[in-house]
Amino acid sequence: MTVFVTGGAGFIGSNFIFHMLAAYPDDRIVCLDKLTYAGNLSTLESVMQNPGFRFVKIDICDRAAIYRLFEEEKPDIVVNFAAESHVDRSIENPEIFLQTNILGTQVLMDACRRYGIQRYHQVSTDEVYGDLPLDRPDLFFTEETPIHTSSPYSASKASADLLVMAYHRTYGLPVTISRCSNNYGPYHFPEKLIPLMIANALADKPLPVYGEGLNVRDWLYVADHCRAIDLILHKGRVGEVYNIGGHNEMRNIDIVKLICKELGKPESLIVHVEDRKGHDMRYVIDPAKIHNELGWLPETGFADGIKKTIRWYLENRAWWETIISGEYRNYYEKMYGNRAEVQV
Ligand code: NAD
Ligand code: TDX
Repeated sequence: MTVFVTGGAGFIGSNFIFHMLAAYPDDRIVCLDKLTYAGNLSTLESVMQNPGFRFVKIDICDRAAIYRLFEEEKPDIVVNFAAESHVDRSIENPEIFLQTNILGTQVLMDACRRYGIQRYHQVSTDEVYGDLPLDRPDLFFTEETPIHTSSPYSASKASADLLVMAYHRTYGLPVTISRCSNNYGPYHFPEKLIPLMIANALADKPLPVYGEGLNVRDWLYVADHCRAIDLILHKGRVGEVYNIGGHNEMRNIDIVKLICKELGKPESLIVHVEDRKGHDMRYVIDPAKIHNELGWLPETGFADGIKKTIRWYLENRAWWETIISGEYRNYYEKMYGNRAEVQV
């Protein structure tokens, strides 16, 4: 089996590659990544020499290059993680979100139609369902919840989902979609809430909480998300959407206070800053479908997962410090810039 993993130099894609190489040592994993600011090749250093792994620097919007790679590698499965993923950036500059998240998805699916595929899997998000009110704890997102987006990011992800379902119905493309809640864990880019707060707290810098910090997210340890996608690829029903979530609701302010406590830092570092525009109040997934159909349940609870995550950031300071300093952007150039291409 040859599996294409797009966006594999990012947070969840890299964790998925590690999972797949360990779980299916006979499979070939090809990582397709443009290495935007969010992609970090050093994350994949430990698998670069693995004979079952190949890294290709490529933009999923580059149709000619994508078609060439499909011709060459003949993938059986494509898992599309590649995306612009940060809500705040989408509010500043929506265009790249529409290009990568929607048109990039279209290019990949066109390639799948042209060259044939066993499965195209779209990694989507709970943000496509919009948000839930804080005073209705009885409400959850199910697969039937209407799409109702708030940010340019979530609108782009929802558009891609609609396109994926259209390619299934119109062309019979064998697709699945997963919609996951907020992930946390190793290799999470330090622009997102949890790694940003860990990095800032360690440097005794202010911890910027948007508004009052009462917004609720449903946090899932990244390895549990990876296992869920693996299950959907191998046992999920074609044409279906699966929600993935940890039943782990937390208010932002409580997460930040917990990080202070774990790191022995004072809560006086917390500063309340201007709220995010259109800020979604509450996301919570009902994962009953993936549990009942595929037997999936999260294995790592938050109390454990956040400790593991903080430990990882303490033990891997070089990984995120080079991101904060910007030095990681030179890594590809340094490793590959002067290396001549060889025919094999
Ligand atoms: P990330 O920003 O850490 O990584 C994205 C990766 O995609 C990077 O390596 C980047 O270089 C690559 N990329 C971006 N544009 C590309 C392009 N045009 N061509 C090829 N590669 C490109 O994101 P993440 O947090 O790992 O999220 C991965 C996927 O999971 C996204 O589709 C996101 O919408 C979805 N998701 C994320 C979360 C979360 O909590 N992080 C939750 C649910 C769903
Ligand atoms: O500095 C901050 N202060 C703050 O209060 C940041 C970066 C965030 N926040 C708040 C905003 C959110 O309510 O914390 C919450 C989490 O923010 P993010 O880490 O930016 O995640 P979110 O906007 O919830 O989106 C994430 O989960 C769903 C991912 O980035 C998306 O890619 C995924 O689809």
